[in-house]
Amino acid sequence: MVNVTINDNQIAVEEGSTILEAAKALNIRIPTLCHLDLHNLKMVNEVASCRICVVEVAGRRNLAPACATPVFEGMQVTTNTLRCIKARRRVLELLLSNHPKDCLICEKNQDCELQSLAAELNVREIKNQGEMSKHPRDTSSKSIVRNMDKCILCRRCETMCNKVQTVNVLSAIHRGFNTVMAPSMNLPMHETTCTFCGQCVAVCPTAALTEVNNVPKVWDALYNEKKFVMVQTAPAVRVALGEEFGAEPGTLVTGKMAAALRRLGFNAVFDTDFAADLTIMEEAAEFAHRLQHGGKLPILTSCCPAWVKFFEHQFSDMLDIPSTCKSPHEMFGVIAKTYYAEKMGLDPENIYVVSVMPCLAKKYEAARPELTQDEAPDVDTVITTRELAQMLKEANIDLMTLEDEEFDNPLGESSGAGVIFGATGGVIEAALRTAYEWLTNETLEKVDFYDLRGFEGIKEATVNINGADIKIAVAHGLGNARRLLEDIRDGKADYHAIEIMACPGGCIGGGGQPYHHGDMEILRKRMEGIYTEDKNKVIRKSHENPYIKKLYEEYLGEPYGEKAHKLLHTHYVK
Ligand code: HC1
Ligand code: SF4
Repeated sequence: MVNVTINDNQIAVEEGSTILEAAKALNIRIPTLCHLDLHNLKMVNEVASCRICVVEVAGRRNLAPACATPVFEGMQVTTNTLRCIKARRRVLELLLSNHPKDCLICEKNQDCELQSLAAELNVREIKNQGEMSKHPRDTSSKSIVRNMDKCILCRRCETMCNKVQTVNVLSAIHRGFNTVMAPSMNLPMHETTCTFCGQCVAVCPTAALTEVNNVPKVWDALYNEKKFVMVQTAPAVRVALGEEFGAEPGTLVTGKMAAALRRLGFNAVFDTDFAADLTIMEEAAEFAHRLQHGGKLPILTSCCPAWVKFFEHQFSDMLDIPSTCKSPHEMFGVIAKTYYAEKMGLDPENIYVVSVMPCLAKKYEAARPELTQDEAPDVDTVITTRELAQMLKEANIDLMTLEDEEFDNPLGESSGAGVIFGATGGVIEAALRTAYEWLTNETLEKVDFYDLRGFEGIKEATVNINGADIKIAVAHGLGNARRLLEDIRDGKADYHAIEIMACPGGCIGGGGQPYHHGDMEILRKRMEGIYTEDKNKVIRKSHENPYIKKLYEEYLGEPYGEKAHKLLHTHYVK
């Protein structure tokens, strides 16, 4: 341990700690901008490029960046001298001199770390305004807009994309004043191997990277009298939406959200969790089929579109192992425009399906040509949790004051298994709850598979089914997924089933969720919320959902049967 004094407070910290870490342990705030410490992911953005966190170290002439300066025995640090404050303000003024001043109409207005810092440091004029770097906006993709005029070169996106996700799409190109974070050759995003996971957007401190905003499309649909507009909400939305209205992360707002969606004017308010149960019926049946008929193993879950795009690009020699199941919200779209349309006497052409998702890749996924029926998309528009909050604010709907309401039926009822899709490990846990009972003909008494929960990058469990040990693995974050897939390709792993979610933490940490600004405690609380909702459910196994049973009886026939296959399964492309 090393003894350090910061602003006259003493503390002993581990050798190798930085001044910033020691200050944090003492509850002393040092402002930062480029710094990002995602400890759940064991990932730190180490570039120390912004120099906002400079502090004075006794005996040293120069100011030191707190995030990149290791402590030493007897070190004496002061964080709040006028020299530090002036230096921070100067650095910020220089950054602002090359930054657009359109804060009032910026996508990140009131959610921008640069804006907050300018307020905190009391910057009231932009000194040294000179030439500004100009870059064309990249609006080529369905998911992400790149506006590099707003980039401050903090390189968080590069760390996220290259180190955590191992996709290597974004890095600095050109030099000096022309430096820009971009795909190689400055290609438009839609021409790259970007998975649209949106994790770069999630950590961008400004509006350099934002989502494609589909809110106007949804308003148009809601005010189009010909359209019957249906909405579905992903499992992870209900534990995060409240944050946009001042609630603690993890607060369950399921009932308030259903009420709010009705106030917005949706004709039917449904739940993607219902479709998650449907996915389990298909995925568990596919898994059982592969196990019993010597099919290809391990089976890989396929509900995360960023993960699907990742394996299509990076593991195109292994396209026969992922499950062929469409993702739950896509299954929902098909069922809405077939079964539900028939039941309600609606013309599918007039049905407009909106998905509220924690995810940016779902926007891209909804436009995939494989996910259409007669050229009509299964899902018409995807908005994120943040965009739903935006709509509610536009309509003056104060979420937290609403009385709880129920989802509509028949596509609104779900089991606890459907809910846990929202957290890493949840999909495979949900599948096990069903596959176990189908394969053994016994009741599964303990439905909680604790080994598959939590933030460990790769989790494993073995479940005994009919005397055979079934090996399960879970990975979240595409870097962890890559490690697992490489082991499988090299013949070093003998798993039977694997769940992969592209975003760290699973969908609760999706790129469309309220910004966590690097506070990993927020993800932990959202995860807790997910498992609480599961515990509170009377039905916790997908195959026991009465509306799912009815759907098969009335329309689909057998799980993994011919009709189900036609409507609910897909294929992958190189
Ligand atoms: Fe997800 Fe899924 S769990 S992918 O993480 O399988 O986005 O929440 O909606 O479709 O159900 C996201 C979440 C979501 C799908 C489901
Ligand atoms: Fe990389 Fe994901 Fe951002 Fe694409 S969306 S650039 S894969 S972090």
